[in-house]
This record gives sequence, structure tokens and C-alpha cells, in this order.
Amino acid sequence: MSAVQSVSGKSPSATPETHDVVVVGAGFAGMYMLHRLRGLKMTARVFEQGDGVGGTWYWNRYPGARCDVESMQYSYSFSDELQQEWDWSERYAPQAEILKYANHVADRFDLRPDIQFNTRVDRCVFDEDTNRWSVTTSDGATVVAAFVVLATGCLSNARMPDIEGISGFKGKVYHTGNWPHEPVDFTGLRVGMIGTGSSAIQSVPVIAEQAKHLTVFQRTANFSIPARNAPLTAEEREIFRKNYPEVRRFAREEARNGIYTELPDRGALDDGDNDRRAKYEARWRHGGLTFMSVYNNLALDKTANDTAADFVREKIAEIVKDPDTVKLLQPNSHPIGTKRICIDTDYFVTFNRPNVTLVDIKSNPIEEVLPHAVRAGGKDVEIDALVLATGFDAMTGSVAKIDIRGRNGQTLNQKWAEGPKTYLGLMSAGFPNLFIVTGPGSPSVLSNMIVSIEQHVDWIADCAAYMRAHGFEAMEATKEAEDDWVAHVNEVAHTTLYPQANSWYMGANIPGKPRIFMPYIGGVGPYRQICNDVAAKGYEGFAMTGAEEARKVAAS
Ligand code: NA7
Repeated sequence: MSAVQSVSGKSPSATPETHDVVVVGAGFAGMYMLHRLRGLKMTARVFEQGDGVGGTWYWNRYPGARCDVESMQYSYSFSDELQQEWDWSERYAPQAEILKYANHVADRFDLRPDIQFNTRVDRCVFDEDTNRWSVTTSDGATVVAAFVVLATGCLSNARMPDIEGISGFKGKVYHTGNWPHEPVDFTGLRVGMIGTGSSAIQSVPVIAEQAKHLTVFQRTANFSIPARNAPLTAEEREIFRKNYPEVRRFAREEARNGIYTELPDRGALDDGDNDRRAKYEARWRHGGLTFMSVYNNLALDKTANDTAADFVREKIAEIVKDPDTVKLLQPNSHPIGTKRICIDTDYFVTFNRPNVTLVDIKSNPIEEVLPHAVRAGGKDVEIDALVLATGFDAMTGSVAKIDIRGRNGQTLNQKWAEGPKTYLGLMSAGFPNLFIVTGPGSPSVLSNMIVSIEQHVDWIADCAAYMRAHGFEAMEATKEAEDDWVAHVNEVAHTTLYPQANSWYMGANIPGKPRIFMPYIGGVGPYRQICNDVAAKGYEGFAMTGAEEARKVAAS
């Protein structure tokens, strides 16, 4: 790749626009990728399907949407000025504020000129003769680039459930992952909500306040911990700001999930009942995702895990008044934490409201949606509006929507038919110069996403700079390195309780999707070290070819 050869959109109309890099998506990954590439003086074009930046925070505008990682940590660390000057208003930022932050970043770093909005990438085809990707977009244009970076997000492909009759429903149908931009008013309406994952758990209390009646259709009960959200004080912000160097270092290098928090030094069974209960109580009072970090073996040992799960089940029984509803809300199908644990504001207590009903669709599955009702277990529940909080085709869904063709015309979908195969979650063998940010096989969704995004983007940018400096034109994961990595990801996952849950981590929410544990569970610190070591050894496990070699291949 050579930045010097790039024409950066100034090419004659007969030849396609050429860039060093095409970036797909202008969420947090795509924006930072663009910023890094600019720093390397490489030309880049970012294509974004939405009409604004922000990715998941652009699409997920449902009532109550907010981040489950604390704001002071769910933010970029690459610019000290940025992290010193931005004022987060609450412990957990609401969607609108995160979107405002994304827009602020786009303006502050003047990113917009290189982002083409309202444009979907439909097709990427690798030309083995030239080592270039041809990228075709929804406006019919084709651009050529040495590199393609898929910054398409892990949870950006909203999943419509296969329930008969939805298209014939006479009221409005909403999906939490693709919420309208204008305000939605449920006042006076009977609302049905399908799903009880994180999106539902955040939106149920807010919609219940507004709707005449809310019926929640639950297939699987979920564990949820109170967020204890509150305004952030100037002092609290200052503590983080002063300590950012250490907070960020710890999150990157030591915390398994990229979140600065106290690390547990003992297992749940090392404490007696009273001490254990006191610790769970303290974390419950404190609120948030760090509930699972009370002990170091909750994800590993079922007996240990049961102590935490029992505690949360007891809490649900304390909060919810109706005993039948308590039983339904108490999760029993999976160890706590093996589906992403939810954090909520008043979720369980909402079921004490007279205008909220819980319907168990595990034992009485939804048969169909009628024009004015949902039929489950032979009973019709009349509704005026339907909210689908049914999640995403996670981790691979957005990549799979693009027709990506690598060596020998093989498509990425063909290659991943039995489950995603990558080396380090960054590249897939047979698809040279195609990088994935927080792809399957990397910690991604098991971590503070911004920590993982920054690590991947930095690695990719450094790698591109290395290739330029050494005259390499093409780089790809070797099949051997990829097979070893896939085996390692699997092996590590199976030392934990995670594969016991039918979760979207396993692809289990999508009928027909292969059941593979997709994220890397080894922790962001060890993972970062592995990536750094690979780079330090001249990108071990990746094959790089230079200009001369490419010319020989083309001539033969
Ligand atoms: P999730 O966590 O995938 O939750 C989706 C919910 O929808 C879950 O309760 C599913 O039940 C339910 N679901 C999905 N399909 C159906 C059908 N066909 N019928 C009934 N119920 C269904 O998505 P979220 O948007 O809530 O959260 C995703 C992530 O975003 C979250 O982890 C955070 O990281 C942010 P199931 O459990 O499959 O039985």
C-alpha cells in the first residue's frame, strides 16, 4: 500500500475513486479509525448507513436506553484534552448524551468531510492481481482501496422475530434497535413488548409510566442488577480526570473486561454465608456490572455462581409482590452472568404496577400476532402498539449483510457458514487487507467496547504503517494461525460456564446460526499482550507480500 499513489477521490470519472482505506461504519470504531488514518497521512473514506455518526447509539433510541458501563469509562481515551473537557452528566450516560458526545468528537476532530452518510456498503471484492478491494455502495458507486476496515459494530443488525402475523398488525411496530428519531408517545395505549433482554429491561419501566397498559411477553427471565444511576458531581468527575492515566492503564492491561474496578482476590466459597451475603448486599447497593466481580470464580464454578444467582433471585422475591410473577421473573435457565447481565432502574418493581402484566411465553408460546392482539397459549392480549425488544444478529450479522469476496471469489459468508473464523478477531484467512474491529474471536462484547475498539484501531493503524514502511502490499492471516486461534478461543470459553447459556454470544438467538462461542473470553489485558507480541514478532501468523511479489503473481 502506498499513500503516495492514492488519488483520494480526485481521479477521472472513468476510473473509480481510490483511497488507501475504506472504513465501513461511523460509530465509535469507524470514527477513531478515520482519526488514526489521518494521522498516518493515509486517505480514507468512511461509509455510514445512517445519516449521522454514533453507530449503536444512533440506532438504539428506545425509551430508557443508556450505557451499562459508567460514562467516565465509556469514553475515548486517545485524547487527553477530550477526556478532560467533556462533562458527563450522569453515572450511566443516556443514549442522547452519548450520541451528542459522538457528534462532538466528529466535530472536534473534523471527521465529517471524509464520512459519506446515508450510504450502505453492499459489496467488497478483492482483486488478487492488484491487491486492491473494490467496494460497491448503495448509491451504485464503486471505490477502490488497498484496505477495508469493517467497523460495523457487534450489535447493529436488529433482529426481527419470525412470528406470524407481525406485518398484518394494525398498530405501530417498533424495534428497540431501530427506534424512530421522532418521539414516540404511548400515552393512552395498550403496549405489548416482546423480549426481556437488556433493551426491554431498560425500556419497560419508562414505557410503563406512559402506557395505559404494558404487557411484557417473556421467553427467558434475565438477571438484572440495579444501576443506581445518579447525576455525576463535579468532584466525582474530577477524581476520574485526575486519575485517568492509571484508570485507563488498568482498564487496558489488568481488568478482564476493560473496566476499572477492584479485582477480587478470592472465590465465593472462600467466604462463609454471612460474609458472602454482606458482599453481595454491598455490590447490590453500589449497583452496576461490577456485581459479577465480587468473586473471582463466579464465571467458572457453578456452585460459586449459584450463590450469586440465589442472591439475585431472593432480591427479586423481596421486590415483586405477586408470587406467581416472582417465580416467572426469577431466572433459572442459565448461570448468572453467562448471558450479558443487565442493569436496570426499577425493572422488577415495575411489575407491581397495576398497568403491567407479565406473560410467560416459554410455556405458552406466541402463536401469532393478530391485527389488534398477540395470541399466546390460546389467549389473545389486545394491544395498540408492539415493541420488539428481540435483540440482534450479534457479532457477525452486520458483516454477513455485505457480499465480501476474497481470494478465489470465496465469500466470507461461505467461509463462516460453520461459524466465524478469524485470527485474533482481526482478520480472516483468504481475505487479505480486510480488518475487522472487535470481530468475533476478540474480547469485544465481553468488555468495555471503547477500550477494545481503541486497542483494535491502534493495532490496525500501526500494522498499516508497518506495511507502508516495509513496502508490503498485502497481508492476511495464515490458515494455521487462524485454526490455532479459533481452537484457543473455544478452549478458553469451555473452561467457563458461558457456553451453558443459550445466549447471543453463542449465536443461539438466531435460528440456524452455528453455536460457537464468538467473543474471546481470555480478558482484554492478556489479549492485548498477545496482539502486541504478534506485532513485535513482525506480525507472526500473518503472511505479508510485497509489490514485487504481487507483480510476479499478476504476470503468471
Ligand atoms: P437480547 O439481549 O438479545 O434480548 C432479546 C430478548 O428478546 C430476549 O429476551 C429473547 O429471549 C427475546 N426474543 C428474541 N426473539 C424472540 C422471539 N422470537 N420470541 C420471543 N422472545 C424473543 O437483546 P437486547 O437488545 O435486549 O440487548 C442486546 C445487548 O445490547 C445487551 O446485551 C447489551 O449489551 C446491549 P431469549 O433470551 O432468546 O429466550
